[in-house]
Amino acid sequence: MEPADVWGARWDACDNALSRRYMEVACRKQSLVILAADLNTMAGLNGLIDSVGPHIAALKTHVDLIDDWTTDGWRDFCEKAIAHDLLIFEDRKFADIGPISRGQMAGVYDIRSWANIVTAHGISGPDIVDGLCAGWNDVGREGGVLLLAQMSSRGNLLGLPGYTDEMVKAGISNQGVFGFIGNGSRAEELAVLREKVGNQKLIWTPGVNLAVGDGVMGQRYGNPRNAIHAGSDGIIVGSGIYKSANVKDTATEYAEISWNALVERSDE
Ligand code: 5BU
Repeated sequence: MEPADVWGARWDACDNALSRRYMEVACRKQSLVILAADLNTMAGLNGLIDSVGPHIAALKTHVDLIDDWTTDGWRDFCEKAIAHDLLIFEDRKFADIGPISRGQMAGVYDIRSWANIVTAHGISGPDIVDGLCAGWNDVGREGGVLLLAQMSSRGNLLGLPGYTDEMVKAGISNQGVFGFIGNGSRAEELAVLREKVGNQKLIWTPGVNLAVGDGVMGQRYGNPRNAIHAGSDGIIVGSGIYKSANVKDTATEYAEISWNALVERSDE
């Protein structure tokens, strides 16, 4: 299917430079799975990407989880991800003032040089987006920020009255904003977020697992199909894949469920 058909109004309306690239990759691979690669060794990460690379649409990292991180090892890993046609998304959850966030895109990990997308809280105000975009600009690159409008974990404070609305207001017209993080564990909350966001931005959702219910330490899980029907454009799945007995088969299963849900949604 052509991206414009399956993504509907989102295809024309999304205004960050990377949005279409993601939507095209998702169509090529027939997958809306963003792999949360939360392993702590480079060998583990490389093995995981070798197994599931063809079945996922983007790679989400936590670079500071890794015990044996090296600049060269990370460069090779990112090259592997690029060879699999994956946008690289560092879930750093930046939260500082603009100039410091810009500086934090550099540092030892030099996130600005390899990440296409990063997450940010809006707690410090809307200028964080410009700070992060300046970070990419410092190395001649462009990226996109995912603002946390909701979270998947129990008791998180983003659900306090007005917070999500303020986040949407802060990000909706900024072309540096790739989209919003929504809560994949609660389809009804996600549907409300989609109403507020309209079609101009993508929504990606953590808290998704075929085993619906409570996870460890406050994580909560909802069903992938329900999340996409409620307006998610990408399901962030970590342990549901990397802890499974056969990561390739499980990634394929999540990919099929997510793609079928998108096709069903496009027919609605
Ligand atoms: P899991 O193993 O599928 O539960 O992993 C979820 C991932 O998504 C993990 O890397 C978290 O850091 C990330 N996450 C989340 O779980 N909930 C949120 O609200 C946000 C990110 Br934002």
